[in-house]
Amino acid sequence: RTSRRFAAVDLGASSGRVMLADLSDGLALTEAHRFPNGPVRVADRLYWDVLGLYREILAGLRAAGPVSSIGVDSWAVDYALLDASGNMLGNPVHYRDDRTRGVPEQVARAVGAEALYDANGLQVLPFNTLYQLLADRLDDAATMLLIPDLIGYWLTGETGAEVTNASTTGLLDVRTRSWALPLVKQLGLPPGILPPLRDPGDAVGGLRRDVAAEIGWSAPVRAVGSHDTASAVAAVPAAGPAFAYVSCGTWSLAGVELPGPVLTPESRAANFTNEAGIDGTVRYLRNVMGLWLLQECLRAWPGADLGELLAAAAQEPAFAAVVNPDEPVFLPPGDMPARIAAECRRTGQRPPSSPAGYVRCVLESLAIGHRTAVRQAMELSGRDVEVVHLVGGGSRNELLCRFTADACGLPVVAGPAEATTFGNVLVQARAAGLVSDLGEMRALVAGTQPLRRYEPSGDLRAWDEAAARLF
Ligand code: ADP
Ligand code: LRH
Repeated sequence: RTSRRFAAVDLGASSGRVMLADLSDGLALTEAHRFPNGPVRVADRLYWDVLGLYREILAGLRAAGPVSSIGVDSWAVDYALLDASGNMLGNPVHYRDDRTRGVPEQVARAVGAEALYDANGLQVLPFNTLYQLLADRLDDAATMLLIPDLIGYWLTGETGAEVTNASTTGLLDVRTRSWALPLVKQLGLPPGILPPLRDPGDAVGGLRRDVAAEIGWSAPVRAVGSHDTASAVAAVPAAGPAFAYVSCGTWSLAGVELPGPVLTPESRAANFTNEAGIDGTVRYLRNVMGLWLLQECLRAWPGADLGELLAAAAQEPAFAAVVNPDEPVFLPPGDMPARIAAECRRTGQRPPSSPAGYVRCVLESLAIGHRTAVRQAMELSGRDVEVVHLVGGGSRNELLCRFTADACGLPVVAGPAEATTFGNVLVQARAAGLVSDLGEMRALVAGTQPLRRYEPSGDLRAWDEAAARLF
């Protein structure tokens, strides 16, 4: 029945998908369409192929068939500018582009790092929207739309800014969840380009007639937690509050869910972020470089098979070399094994000598990154944690799940891999009256999806020693 079917458009940094969820009997998910995503370099600039993504979204919606509503989420921070007629000005730039070099430092000098954190509660990442806007040309810009809001605009003709994703711009007031207009003005940015905010669950609009004709059916678009990480955290299958999460795909977003922000000097020094979650929650977390490290290694080894490499990595010696996954040198695309080797040499370690050795190094390093972020989140927030939920594509990586449990000294519950999609469709289902609150949404995921539990079994002291090499 259409009334219990929902479509989720989920654009990850490595792949996009259109998923179909059916709540007629539990919660069943099918993949209508999946397509690759990644940076496109043109001369000295990195872009997203946003029009290609839009074409694949339309193909996916056509394949999905009629649903009750559609929700769109994507990676955070990136945007398109529209002119006064609603035309896109230029192609959206990829967050791994280096155009913001030096801008965070300039802003810290102008505004003060403390004042900035007190206003937006955000970790400093060079690609936060505010830094990108300051590096951009805004002359003809009438509206800035974050990527899911841009897709929503193309589908419906309606503009707006969904609040969970708006919280990653650096321009949202962390306390009031409205645009931080004094900060916007202080930065010299035009406040008029910021569209009205909307909440997850709000109506976006009906499909444009030409879009409905192209996909063969029509349905309203509904705002969801349009920041993919907000949707993923909403679908973490936790039973109570004593959990940490690692939303693990291209990035690992590791932290806890809180009722309010943590804005202490210690929190700022640890570069923890207070992003907006569903229902007024705060996603208190830090970005860890994530499986990007592995994706870029694989790109350097044409023909390599991920399954075979993971099996070989499990046989490699432990802690031969570990690196800090968050070194800025790993952020841009390029030869990842060479950069890891250079980082090993810089820190007095012998670089791995085979692809399996690199994979082992990446997974141990990531597990240490997860552990450090989870422990700091606990300490800085005072939140008790009994279990770490690892969701996203990384939950399919058994070695990484096991290392994360061992490194944290806590059980890891792995799955679902498509947590983001579940969060997306469950917010739509709630707007349709099919589920009630966050607790019920999580219970539905926990009760219907296969999860795997990893007890910490390794030698915690060995992980302590390896972690001490990095931080
Ligand atoms: P994003 O949303 O950022 O594009 P995903 O959550 O889709 O990322 O996760 C993609 C990552 O998941 C891949 O880079 C890969 O490392 C990992 N992954 C996916 N499937 C598997 C698998 N079968 N085994 C091991 N790892 C996997
Ligand atoms: C993960 C993610 C993350 C952001 C990054 C830009 O896909 O949305 O939460 O920090 O992309």
